[in-house]
Amino acid sequence: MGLSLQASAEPGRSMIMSSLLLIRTPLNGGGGRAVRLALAGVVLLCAVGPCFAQGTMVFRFEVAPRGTGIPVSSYTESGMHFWNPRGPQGLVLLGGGIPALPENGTGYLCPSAGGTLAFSYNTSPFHTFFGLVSFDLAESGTNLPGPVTLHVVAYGGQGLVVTDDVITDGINDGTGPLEDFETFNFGTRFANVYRIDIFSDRFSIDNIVVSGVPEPSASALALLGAACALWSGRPNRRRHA
Ligand SMILES: [Ca+2]
Ligand SMILES: [Ca+2]
Repeated sequence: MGLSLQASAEPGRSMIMSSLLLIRTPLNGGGGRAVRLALAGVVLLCAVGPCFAQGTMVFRFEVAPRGTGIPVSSYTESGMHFWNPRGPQGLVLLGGGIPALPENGTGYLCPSAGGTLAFSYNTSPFHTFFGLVSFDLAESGTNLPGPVTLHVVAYGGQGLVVTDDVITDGINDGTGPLEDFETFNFGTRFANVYRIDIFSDRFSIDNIVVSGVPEPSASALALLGAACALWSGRPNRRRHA
């Protein structure tokens, strides 16, 4: 079993936990419990539903120290889950600075075998939609010369599947002076999807930019605050013997 890394907190999950805590608070009369249940329901809906969606985010994979690689079975950064659908081959988080591997001065991600990568904010039945804006690609190593073709598959609502093929330039001299990574941009066809799969031979990827980043909406946070205020201000009806 490989290692699974999680790089940051996941706002959606924390809000789900908050809603569960609201539901589980002790009874203080039917009215109070009804209010808390309603608030919990709204917060839960906002945690998993479409009331997030603004801004862009860049996934940079800055985990492994320079000159090292960390094999993982999956990886989570800012709520986005990355995994290799082919299973046990997993992924490698590379720190850069390795002579035979591509170099951009930072850490990056490489499917360790099979050349397959998938990423998504969450799994069924709750889909969080985002837009794929761009990513940086390089071939996997200087011992694998020549361009690499990547088949990019995006899954949207109502069974929509969007595909595109991108081809790298074949330039990869490791820590030599040439630019190994190049940026590929994606258009509006990839603007509202919930999962991306990339199929290829070996490749390295960095600086994945997505739009429609899930964030706790202002309304959900306001409701959460109101729920906390209700709970802290509840009447004390403890019975004394
Ligand atoms: Ca990076
Ligand atoms: Ca180079």
